[in-house]
Amino acid sequence: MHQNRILAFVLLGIIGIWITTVKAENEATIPKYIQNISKIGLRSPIKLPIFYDDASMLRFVSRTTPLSEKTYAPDDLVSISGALINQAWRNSVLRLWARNALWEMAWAFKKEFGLPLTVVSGYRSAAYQQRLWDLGRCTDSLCAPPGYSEHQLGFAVDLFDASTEKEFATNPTLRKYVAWLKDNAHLYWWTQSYQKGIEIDEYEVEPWHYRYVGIHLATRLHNLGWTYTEFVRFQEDIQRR
Ligand code: DAL
Ligand code: ZN
Repeated sequence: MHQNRILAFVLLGIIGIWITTVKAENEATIPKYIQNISKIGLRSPIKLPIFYDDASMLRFVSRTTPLSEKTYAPDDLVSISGALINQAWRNSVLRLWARNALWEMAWAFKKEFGLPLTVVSGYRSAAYQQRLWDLGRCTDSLCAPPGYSEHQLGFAVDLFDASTEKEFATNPTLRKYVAWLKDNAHLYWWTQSYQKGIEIDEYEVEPWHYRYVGIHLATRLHNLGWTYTEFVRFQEDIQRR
């Protein structure tokens, strides 16, 4: 009897040590931001297929996450031209929802700064994205390959006529605009896709690149201080558990 008890204690001890070791190993492989997110206790509000249907409003793409159909083109593209938009002789289109939301944001921008909102790029087809690479304007950390870009979704815009993060950081006018966008873009259902660098967003920081995501996600991302990539990776992580 006495021996059985000792055996039971020893077995329990071994199981305890094993569980602690496995848990520690798992935690070590989970990125820090996900460990912190887990503490917030957020539950998955959105089913994953929403992120992966090419035409979905929440279609997620990244440097490592392509469209299902690499030459996908939306079927509801409309011109963004209008009194509130300055396109600097370009002629961009976006998906209808994004165009409407862009005009709302441009209205607020005009109210704040008395100027139309400058948009230098909107929808880009796979062929157009390929041309950017062929022209030598791209690097892996700055441009998506064809079939991987938020611009190909018809939901992304590049704002203001400057193309390096440094220019945005040093030019006082651009700094004002960027600060305004950070505080206000979510009110018009947009999010800045690339805020946290390659480790998290898979691209360098792009103060000019905004993506339409709709009211619920834009508000949630703003309140959490997350990028869309962080949000999707978190969703994927909790689906796996
Ligand atoms: N610059 C972004 C990552 C793109 O090319 O879609
Ligand atoms: Zn862009």
